[in-house]
Amino acid sequence: MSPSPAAADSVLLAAARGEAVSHTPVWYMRQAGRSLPEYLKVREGVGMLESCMDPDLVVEITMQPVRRYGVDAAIFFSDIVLPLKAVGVDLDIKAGVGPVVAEPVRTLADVERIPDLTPDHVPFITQAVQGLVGELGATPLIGFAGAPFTVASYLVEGGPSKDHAKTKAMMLGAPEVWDALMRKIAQIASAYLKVQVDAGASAVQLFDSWAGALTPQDYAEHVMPHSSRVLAEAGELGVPRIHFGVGTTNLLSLMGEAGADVVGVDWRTPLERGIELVGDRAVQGNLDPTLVFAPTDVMLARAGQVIEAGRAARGHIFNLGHGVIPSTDPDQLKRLTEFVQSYPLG
Ligand code: 1CP
Repeated sequence: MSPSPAAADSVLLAAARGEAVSHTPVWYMRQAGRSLPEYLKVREGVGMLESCMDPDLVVEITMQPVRRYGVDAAIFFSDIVLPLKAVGVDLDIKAGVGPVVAEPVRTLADVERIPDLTPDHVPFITQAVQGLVGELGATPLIGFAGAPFTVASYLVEGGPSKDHAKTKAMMLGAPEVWDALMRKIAQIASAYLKVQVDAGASAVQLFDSWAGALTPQDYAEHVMPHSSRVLAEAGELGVPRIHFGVGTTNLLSLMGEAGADVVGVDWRTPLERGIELVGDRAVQGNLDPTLVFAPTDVMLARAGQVIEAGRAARGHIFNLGHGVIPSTDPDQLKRLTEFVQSYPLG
């Protein structure tokens, strides 16, 4: 199998390729999840990892925001730590906390204990993607993986972290352990993306959510080569690659050079500035996720500014600057989606 032919002419893929579009494509990071009552209902009594490994539930949860909002892409319902769980790392996703790793990685032996990922580890992913592609028809499915730095942060810290201090200490103080860990995660991310594209995903997003914690020098020396490898291998699969991080104004040009077709811009960077920094690539973003709490007319006026700014880019995919906040009113996202899709580009 390969990327879904039905979605090849979608506005999402056209914008990612830098082609003219009838409207700016729109989807939202974390469009599935806690902001949707129908999600809370199907998740009742089912753990997060358990739901990610149940293909029927993954199909249902991924489809929920597509049905409700009519967005121009689905994002596969999973988590960046799921492939680690699949190869046998002892971890859980705790409600209200996030990923928690039982035995944090500190030594070369710890890294070497983590197996490489093969398709046999994730048959439920293949099954869920195949089921989704059938249901989605012409709507593209975005597959994703966590980038080496962001995934390393969970493995080394043992859970969510604000300053990533232990992770950076390993990066600068134990280069051989760091290098082995980054290579390991890059292999897992690459293999995981290949499984999703082979089953029919039309695009991939590499989430380096916490890369904004790095200086450009450390990013370029210790992180970028590993993310580049993942993006290069995804490029060989023939799908557009979106590369996203938070607080990355200083890294946007490097994140493009790492091998992205589309660079995600968070809301703190004016989109005009993001477009200058990424050069001849498409951009994704970047409405402040809290604007859904503003009066509708204020939210839509700001969305209009984002769309206008995006016209200067090689291609523009509308999104929030980071994930949907759980207390978001779905009706506001519905209005926002309709506004973006009917905004005249002519
Ligand atoms: O029980 C629950 O509902 C748990 C909440 C939750 C959900 C809905 C977590 C725990 N992960 C997810 C799904 C998820 N995670 C998706 C698919 C949903 C969608 O986009 O529609 C995706 C793409 C992710 C990716 C992810 N997980 C990232 C990168 C994206 C980002 O937001 O920057 C990161 C950093 C994670 C780790 C993670 N998983 C869950 C939480 C609460 C966190 C963040 C923890 C922290 O603050 O460090």
